[in-house]
Amino acid sequence: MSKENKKTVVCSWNEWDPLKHVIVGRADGTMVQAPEPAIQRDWPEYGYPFGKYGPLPKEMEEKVKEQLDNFAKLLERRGIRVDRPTPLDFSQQVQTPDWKQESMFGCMPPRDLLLTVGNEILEATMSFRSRWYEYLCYRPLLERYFKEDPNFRWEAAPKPRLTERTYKKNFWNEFNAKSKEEQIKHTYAKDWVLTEAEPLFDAADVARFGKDLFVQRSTVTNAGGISWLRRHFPNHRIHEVTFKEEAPMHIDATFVPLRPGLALSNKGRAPLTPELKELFKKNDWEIVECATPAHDKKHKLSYCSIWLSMNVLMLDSKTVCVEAEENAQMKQLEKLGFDVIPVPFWAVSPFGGGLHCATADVYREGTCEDYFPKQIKGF
Ligand code: DAV
Repeated sequence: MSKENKKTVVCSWNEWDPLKHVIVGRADGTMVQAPEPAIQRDWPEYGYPFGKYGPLPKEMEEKVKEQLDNFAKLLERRGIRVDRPTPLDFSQQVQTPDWKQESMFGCMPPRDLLLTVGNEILEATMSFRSRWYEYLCYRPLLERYFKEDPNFRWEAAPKPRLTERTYKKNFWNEFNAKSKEEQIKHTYAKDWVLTEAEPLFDAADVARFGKDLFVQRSTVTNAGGISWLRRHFPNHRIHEVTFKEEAPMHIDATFVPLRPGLALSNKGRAPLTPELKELFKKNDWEIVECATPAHDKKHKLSYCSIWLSMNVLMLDSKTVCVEAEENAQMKQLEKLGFDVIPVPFWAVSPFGGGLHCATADVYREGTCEDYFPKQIKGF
């Protein structure tokens, strides 16, 4: 821990105010998960055909630990307090009274699970059985913040049952056999693996713009999840959004705020829906399409896409951390007036994402602002 910011304050309203305290994930023991109704891994070319599960290769893990530690040190050198989660043995079988699952996943991407809104940190429901217990990795930190900050609101969304009722039968087998065009139809019908049996969401499907929260319907966030968030945050405006993508999961490689008045959108997942464009235009926000990613295919054993190129972490509204190989993305952001900090991070992608995924805000200075005073009916 750096000497600065000794006093614990939990508060963050958006993705760009000056960052003072952050959680950076850990790679230890991250797994290729055993199959489950929510997700199936199938990577025969890398030694993990369907049904095989186990820890990601040790040599990959070592490299990722180094990249994560270096990133944490970089943030600390800039006066940002960094905390790390406590990994569990993710290779263990887990169960509830309703089900058994052969393995867990990991705790590299805290952003997936922890949603910070003001002085609240909310543990998301998640929708994978392999991730049901992931919150335990963050409990040592949350317990500490609870003791140290008397204003910290510690919340957890209702733990889901994740029984057979939660998932559409045989979804992935049928989906994976379809053409890209057929798969896109699922997106416009908002029809993926989850049923509406219970509310489900991942925190990483939420993009925070002060009073306005943009929440993506996805393979891990259902209508009930968004409805739950709407009731839970009555002082916010929750906008449900979808993008042109076959199997969406998490908004932070698709639609990313950079500073008041400027957001980055994924040019491969275009066009944006008319209401999203209209809301931004009406409130004088510019949306720019991201640059072309450095990679043309996913990292080995990765479920994350090449669009991690735009999974950036803002340290303040002028300073942005970008993956070090993403030259075009860095250039574009420099042209837009940002100071760009290159961070080597591509090796981290199979462990659950990029620079934004790998972090969760504890404290950013600033207050809750209304950046979209002109609203659109029904959105
Ligand atoms: O587009 O590959 C990655 C984000 C994972 N937390 C994507 C989403």
